[in-house]
Amino acid sequence: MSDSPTPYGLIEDAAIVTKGEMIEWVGPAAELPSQYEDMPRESLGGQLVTPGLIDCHTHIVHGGDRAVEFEMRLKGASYEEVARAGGGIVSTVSATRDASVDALIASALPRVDALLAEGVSVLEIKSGYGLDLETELRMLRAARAIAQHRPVRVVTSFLGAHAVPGEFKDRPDAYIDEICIPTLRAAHAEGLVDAVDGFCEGIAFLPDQIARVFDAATELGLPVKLHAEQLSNLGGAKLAASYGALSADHIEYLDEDGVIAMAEAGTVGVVLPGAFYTLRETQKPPIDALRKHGVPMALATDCNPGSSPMTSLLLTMNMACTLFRMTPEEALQGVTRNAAKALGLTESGEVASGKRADLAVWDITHPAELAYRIGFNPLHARIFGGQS
Ligand code: DI6
Ligand code: FE
Repeated sequence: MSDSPTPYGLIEDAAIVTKGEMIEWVGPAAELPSQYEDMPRESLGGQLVTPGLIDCHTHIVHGGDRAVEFEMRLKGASYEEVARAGGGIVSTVSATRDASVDALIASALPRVDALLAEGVSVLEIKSGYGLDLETELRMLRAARAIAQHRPVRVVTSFLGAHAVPGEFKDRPDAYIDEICIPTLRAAHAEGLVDAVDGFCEGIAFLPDQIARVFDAATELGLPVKLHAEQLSNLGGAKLAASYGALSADHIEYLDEDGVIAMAEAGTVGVVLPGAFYTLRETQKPPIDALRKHGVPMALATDCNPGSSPMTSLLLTMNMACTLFRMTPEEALQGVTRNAAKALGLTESGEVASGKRADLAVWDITHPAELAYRIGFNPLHARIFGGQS
């Protein structure tokens, strides 16, 4: 894919010149500049090449699982009822507090491997299951360590404002001021934070509480993003846009006012069909309005033990098309160029000169096949930083 106006920006019989971790030149092989002619060459067998995929919203580091809660929901309990009964996010918090950094890494790696097997080269990982200083830092250290264990770039988001922990029940303001914000400062001082996230929802935090966290982020020079309008409309996306947020995520209940605010701020709309599917939501994100106002759309797995126990970005693409009527081309942009934008990455998400040589090589003939198949992985090869 490139910026060319052809569908998907495909180039027939292309050549890609890499230098170290970067792409130096891309174009039709017949137009390869003479200075590259004697370079060692590797044939990709005429296969279709896309940028390495980017999963821009995950909670992939966590303790335990929530299979029992899945059973409860099948017996009729709603996600919010489970959360209010002490299950949900708070139950993953207990399991995460009990896990060492090594245990967190070990349990995350098989999930990470499932993503990499489908050509993922960049992975965002959030904290938010610690909700105390020590465990939030431990989650972020585990997230950073993933990139030492596997050839993948990890981008971290501090999600201290994810849920109110039991010890602060009915005192969300105290949690924000006494734990969340001081923990953000400590995590930032340790270089563990690339962006600051929050969950703006009746079962989590209200806009004025999120705003205090965002003020602290802004003071530290960190970009923000927000879980907004997932289960109701509290105006979270508009709030996030007022801070120039990188992205507003979920956004099922987003209204046109919020869409316009996002368009003006350049905030990416991240849709998460895995959570929509798992929770059997019926309210769909306003894809037409996002299109109409030119808001870039990204997609992600939202890989987490409760609302989206999903480790397939290809399945996410399929769901975005089937459930939300996105086009396969939008889905591909959603896990490449627009996902990079949602993470504030300027060197990822495109096959172009000056970008990172993170590539996915596919055994397919048409790019729509990536979103079309269900549960089939056509990855032929994965190249990370120029290395296969
Ligand atoms: N929304 C989500 O989809 C995840 N977090 C959030 O704020 C769910 C997290 C969980 O249920 O464990
Ligand atoms: Fe999430």
